[in-house]
Amino acid sequence: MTVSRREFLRGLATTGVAAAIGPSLVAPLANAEEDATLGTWKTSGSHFGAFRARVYAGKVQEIEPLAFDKHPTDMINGIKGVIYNPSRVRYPMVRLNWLKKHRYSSDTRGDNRFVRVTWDEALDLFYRELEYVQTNFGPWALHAGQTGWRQTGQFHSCTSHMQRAVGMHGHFLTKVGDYSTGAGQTILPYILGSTEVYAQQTSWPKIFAHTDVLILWANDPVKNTQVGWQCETHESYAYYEQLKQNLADKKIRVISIDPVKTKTQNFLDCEHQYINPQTDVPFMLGVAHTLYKEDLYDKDFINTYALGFDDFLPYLLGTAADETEKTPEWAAAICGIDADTIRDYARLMANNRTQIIFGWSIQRQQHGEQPYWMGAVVAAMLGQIGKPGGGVSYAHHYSGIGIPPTGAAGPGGFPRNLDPGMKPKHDNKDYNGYSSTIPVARWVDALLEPGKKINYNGATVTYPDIKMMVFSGNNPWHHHQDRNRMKEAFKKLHTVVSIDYCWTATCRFSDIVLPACTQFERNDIDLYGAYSASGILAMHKLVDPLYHSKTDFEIFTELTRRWGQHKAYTRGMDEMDWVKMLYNECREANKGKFAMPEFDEFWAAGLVEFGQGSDYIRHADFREDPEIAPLGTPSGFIEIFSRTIDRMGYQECRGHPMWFEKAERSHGGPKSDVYPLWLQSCHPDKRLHSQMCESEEFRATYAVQGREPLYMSPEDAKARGIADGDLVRIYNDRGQALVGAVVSDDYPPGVVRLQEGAWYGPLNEKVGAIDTYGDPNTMTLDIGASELSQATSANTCLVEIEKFNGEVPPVTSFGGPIMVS
Ligand SMILES: Nc1nc2c(c(=O)[nH]1)N[C@H]1C(S)=C(S)[C@@H](COP(=O)(O)OP(=O)(O)OC[C@H]3O[C@@H](n4cnc5c(=O)[nH]c(N)nc54)[C@H](O)[C@@H]3O)O[C@H]1N2
Ligand SMILES: Nc1nc2c(c(=O)[nH]1)N[C@H]1C(S)=C(S)[C@@H](COP(=O)(O)OP(=O)(O)OC[C@H]3O[C@@H](n4cnc5c(=O)[nH]c(N)nc54)[C@H](O)[C@@H]3O)O[C@H]1N2
Ligand SMILES: [Mo]
Repeated sequence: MTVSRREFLRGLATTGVAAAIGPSLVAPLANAEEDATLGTWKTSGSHFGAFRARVYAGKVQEIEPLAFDKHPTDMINGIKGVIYNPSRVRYPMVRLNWLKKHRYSSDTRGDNRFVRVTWDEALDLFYRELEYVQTNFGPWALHAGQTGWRQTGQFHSCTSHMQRAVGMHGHFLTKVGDYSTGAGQTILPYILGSTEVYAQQTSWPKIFAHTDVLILWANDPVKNTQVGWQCETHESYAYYEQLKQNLADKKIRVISIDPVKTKTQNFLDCEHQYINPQTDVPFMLGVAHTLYKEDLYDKDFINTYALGFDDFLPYLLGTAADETEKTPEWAAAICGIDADTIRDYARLMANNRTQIIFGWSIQRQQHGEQPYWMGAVVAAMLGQIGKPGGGVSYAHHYSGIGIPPTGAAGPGGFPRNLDPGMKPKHDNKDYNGYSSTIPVARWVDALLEPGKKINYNGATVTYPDIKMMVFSGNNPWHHHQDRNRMKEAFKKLHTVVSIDYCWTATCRFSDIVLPACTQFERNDIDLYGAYSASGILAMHKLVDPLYHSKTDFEIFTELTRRWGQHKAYTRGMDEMDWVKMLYNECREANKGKFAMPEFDEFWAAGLVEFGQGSDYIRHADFREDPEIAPLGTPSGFIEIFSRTIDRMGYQECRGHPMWFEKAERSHGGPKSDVYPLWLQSCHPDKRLHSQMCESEEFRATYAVQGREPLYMSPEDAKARGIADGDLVRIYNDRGQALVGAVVSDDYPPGVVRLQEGAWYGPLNEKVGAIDTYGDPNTMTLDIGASELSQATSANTCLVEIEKFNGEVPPVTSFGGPIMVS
């Protein structure tokens, strides 16, 4: 049963490719073959995997996955369209009315009328605006702290370039947390002692060897591990195939607890447990109640490894202030799973080695802290935490977590911060009484209510009075919630600068837009496998930067030159100097453990492989001896009750996990009488957020009448006279969009899905204008998950839909700005 990664790969290799996975240190990747008619094959990588590209006549002709990648995603087919498409940012552009009326003309922001300028003009304006903000206001007025899914490559990682350069000019506002796991990463350190969400988890071979029941809870790894934070290896897919086989052989039970039949469920052909959206906590409380009442819980484990069970019991048993016993019957009325089934789950989990693996969407909702906390409590009651193939994981769907890691060191990156001893041009650190760091998803609140004080994770945050924002490597007009609220908020900004290679909605709502090139137009180096550390990948430049675009490195060299700090910025090194240095430092760090050849040999070959990783078991050391390996919680134990959180005195995150009703909830919850459908904005199957939406031919493989697909149940479609392929208007009080219906049995009544990252295409710049393509964040709710995390609540959102019969407006999302002279 303990099949190693290498055996998997070997088993799967059907062609001569197998030889390349042999013991040789560097794998020959047919990199240098040159042919007068065919051109050159070049190796590179991406979030979507490693590939080689045939370049002929200065143009990428075709792209195919590297032979190494046994399970390539078809998103590889979208890459060519990321390089060549009508939405590329071609020239430095400045918003017409901002230029004409000198800086500040908010009324027309978003009308997409822009003037082409030279690089010198654009960078002079950028510098002028930095000076304006630092001298007239201060560091509190400049927010350059948002981050996101910059393209891969350790050297060119673009947000680091922007933040180092802007930081060399002056201090600025930053963020804490992220949109991915904001609630989870805030609550879990109090409960399990680490964020858990970004931690290495129990390796798949251990799960295969020990797990009886695997619960995929709000989790779709077959969809979500197509991409990785660094170049994705897709080795996880060999394990999914093994899991499917084990399931067919009845060696394991796999249950997906999800309102929707997921891609993973369909792939594995596993059991499905439907649950009403946003109601996992009542279900878990019902399970905990049964574990307690039927004496199925592990008292020894609770006594040895956990604290606060007795403080939680009154709530569970109905003797606390709310006087409600959390019986399976109570839970059934909320979560839609009948009481006997809930009891069966408790027995099933207690009587078998049970591994729970949570996805993250479930905590991207109001009170998103609670399902993770209650999940830890259930796992503690089951007493299997730290056993191989038991316990709870919060990360098996992310960036190859679960592949046995090699433990090799990856290459470092370009420094985000100033070098020691460096001083910015304006060294003013006076934030005027405002907070210098704000929770990641609360910056629009800050724009709307500067000076307001909010609670956050035991502290007070005072919203700064932001005047200028700089975006690089993230797309807030995709990632943030409630577009029309954002439109209102952006009116107060004096200056917005975007550096991007494609004309996103963020560019449309900016004042200065600088054309970066794509990662395929520069040389770089990457770790192959973010968590598996399977190797080091060379990223060869495929073609020169298109149009007038430049690498972020060049852009910020030229910006810092304006105040004479460009040599400090680059450290006097060029692109290849940096790439070589990062490689050599990595080689040094791996010395004696992992052999790496000289740089030139690596660069010619394309990939250095580190071989077989070792199995890992989450929390095994803690289970072995909680005194020697305590958790990072205040007590060192699992905290079922957290004194620290209790003392914060928050209404909607108290001393132990609880069920809180949502602001909006389908299936009989608040507002469902007006807006009966739950809008889930899950991560896209054929994009990375907004990335690749611009890739035209690839988009055509999933778009419906040129719009983003809206997935819905046959029942909901029929009730509204909607047929598969129809144009549909989706709306609520916050916004409206035009989308294309996909009717699917995978969706239950009351649930619709619009995948996040669909490019926002407002008909015009006015508040309330219809979105012509289908960005879910046109409709989503923009509130903090609770006072603890203040994280995004994107999945707390109700809508209604209707067949669209009006005059069909064109899609405005793609094709760049309206150029005016
Ligand atoms: N409703 C809803 N909203 C969500 C989510 C959800 O589930 N539902 N998910 C949230 C989550 S988990 C996340 S992580 C965020 C993701 O939010 P983002 O990280 O903001 O999303 P991306 O689309 O990846 O944006 C990256 C941007 O950087 C640009 N870029 C990439 N590489 C480079 C480069 O090398 N140089 C320059 N200059 N620019 C570059 C890309 O073109 C793109 O515009 O979205 C969040 N928003
Ligand atoms: N292809 C692709 N993969 C990606 C990304 C991408 O953009 N594209 N983005 C990456 C990033 S940045 C992140 S953060 C991760 C996101 O990873 P996740 O947040 O885990 O992914 P989602 O697809 O949004 O949601 C996973 C599942 O949760 C279910 N779900 C939602 N709400 C509930 C609920 O209330 N209860 C229950 N039981 N289930 C619920 C959904 O139906 C869905 O099947 O994915 C990463 N992987
Ligand atoms: Mo994310």
